Amino acid sequence: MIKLYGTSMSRAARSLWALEEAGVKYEHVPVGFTGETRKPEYLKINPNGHMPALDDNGTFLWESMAINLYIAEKYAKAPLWPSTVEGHAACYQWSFWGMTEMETPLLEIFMSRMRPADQRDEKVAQAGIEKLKTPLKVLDDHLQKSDYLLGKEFTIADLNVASVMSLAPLIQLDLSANPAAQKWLQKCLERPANQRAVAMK
Ligand SMILES: N[C@@H](CCC(=O)N[C@@H](CS)C(=O)NCC(=O)O)C(=O)O
Repeated sequence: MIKLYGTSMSRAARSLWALEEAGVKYEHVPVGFTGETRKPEYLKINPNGHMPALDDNGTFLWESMAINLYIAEKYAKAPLWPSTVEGHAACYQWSFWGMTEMETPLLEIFMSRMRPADQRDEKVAQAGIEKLKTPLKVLDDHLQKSDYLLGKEFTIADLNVASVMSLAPLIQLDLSANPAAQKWLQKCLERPANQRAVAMK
């Protein structure tokens, strides 16, 4: 049985979403933020002490994007995992882009806004918002011409980028200057598979 480790309050949500979209049978092991990731048993699964981690019958994987691309390639059919090498390359491109261009500034805003009032630093948040302007424009320009990142259908590329951007509503990121990206994000996050994932422990 496949096991996915990590609470849905963490980046594990994106791998739970991928498993739900792929329709795979799996066991969710809801490791929490209470030091469980630093226990010797868990460090054998992910030596970084982070979540998510996947155990696919003895194949151990960590790094959420790697897990998701693996789940898609091994267990999903097109369109979730495209059928061409060019389609795979586009999935890698958008997934790496989400991690490298979007995730850090989103987390900076998260860390500066989602704190007790006396620890918030709106200057840091504004710097993150500034850094997001270029990638958000890239995304919005692309989605003005395309329903989803690779064309007419939802793929693992959409899942990976939308899961990174799922912080946007939480941190009150104003996406009104990027209406195509805003509409696409809402459409992705509303998918039943994501709703099931975020409802988990
Ligand atoms: N780049 C890693 C980051 C993993 C990560 O930092 N996970 C956080 C939760 S979102 C974590 O495990 N925090 C708890 C801890 O470090 O103990 C990935 O995408 O999987």
